[in-house]
Amino acid sequence: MAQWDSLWIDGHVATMARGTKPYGAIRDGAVAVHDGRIAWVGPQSDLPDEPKRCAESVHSLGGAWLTPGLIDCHTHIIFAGNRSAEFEARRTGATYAEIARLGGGILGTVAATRAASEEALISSARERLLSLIAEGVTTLEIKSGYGLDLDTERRMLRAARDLGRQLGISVRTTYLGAHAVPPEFAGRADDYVEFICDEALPALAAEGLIDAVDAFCEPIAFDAAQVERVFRRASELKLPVKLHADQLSDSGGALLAARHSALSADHLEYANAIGVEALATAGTTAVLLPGAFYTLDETRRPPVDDFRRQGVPMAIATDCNPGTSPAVSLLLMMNMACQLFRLTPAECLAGVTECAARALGLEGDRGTLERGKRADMVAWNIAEPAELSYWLGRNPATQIVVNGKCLDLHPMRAH
Ligand code: DI6
Ligand code: FE
Repeated sequence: MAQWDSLWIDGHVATMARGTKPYGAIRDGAVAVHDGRIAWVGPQSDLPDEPKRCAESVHSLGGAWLTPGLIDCHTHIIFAGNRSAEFEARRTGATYAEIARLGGGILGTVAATRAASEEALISSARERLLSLIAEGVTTLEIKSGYGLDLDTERRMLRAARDLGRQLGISVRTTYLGAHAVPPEFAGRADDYVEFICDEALPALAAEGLIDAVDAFCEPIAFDAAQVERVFRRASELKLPVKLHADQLSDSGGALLAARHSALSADHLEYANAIGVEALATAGTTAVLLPGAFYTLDETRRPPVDDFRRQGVPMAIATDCNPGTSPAVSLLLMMNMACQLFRLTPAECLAGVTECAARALGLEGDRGTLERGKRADMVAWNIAEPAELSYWLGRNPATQIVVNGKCLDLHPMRAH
């Protein structure tokens, strides 16, 4: 009997394992999978036997590159309606803040999402998610935060879990009750925070719907003291935290996230030097979101040089949301991170694999092609890994493997 279930040969492997080689590259490499896990990785010439005697099924890559499955570690992909009218208004002079004051913005999406059924939420998100999966995303994080009341937040989180099951990929759910103050609590932000801590968060956690807790820390959203209350409650419930930090202003968000040993601090355009140092000490991952930077016409870049100097891992995500980042392409975000934030293509691929796994607390399980890790992989028709960040609007994915099995996208599309 063959030793392994399946074996990929005749190509190159970007393991993304940390080490001396860019991309952890193994040219003319091979990867063996057994029971959904990676069983062996190395140069093809080091295989213990003839390929067809090593595994039940042998896949020839035909010169393609194999990478870890991509991880989109920050999305708000479940929402109803869209905000193209606001996009149009912004191009004729309105600002994001003015639109929000007129009841549009996040609260516009909250009203639409509250009115939507679970089925409607699933079917609109499903189409967006299929675009991500087609580009090799095999794990993604989905936030709530467009319901704010208990019922709608629950509906969003259940829809997120359901989508993962339907599409056969891994979904991590994040409760983002502290995204905006809902209309029924207008002018009473502290009371809303109390509702989050005493009612919504414990109830949804007890239902097993929450993998992590997030908050939006900005003068237009919640202040540090309010976020602290939410984080303290999360930690009582043994849930890890993440933070939308220093996106539009230096609000001390990076420091706050680090103080709570957050898995990630996200955006960080305005993060200060003390905050960056604290992230490094805490081992918190910086999640960079070039889609939001681009959509909001931002000019201040996140302190990428400081992250490098301090050794803060940098992940990249779509931030897929209807207001500030209507993005359904993680490959495009990689290109934008190169162009707008000056990351290297190798940093970008690490940003959607190894570092993105860290941002979700999954680094022990996935994000690199190393023995024992989950066999989530993508084969790409490219000559060099830098091409994944180079093309604009080209999807070179030829095969997507989840848990050791090839994903067939066609039946899902016909659904
Ligand atoms: N930061 C953002 O950029 C989005 N949420 C957040 O916390 C905005 C979401 C929206 O405008 O709907
Ligand atoms: Fe976000």
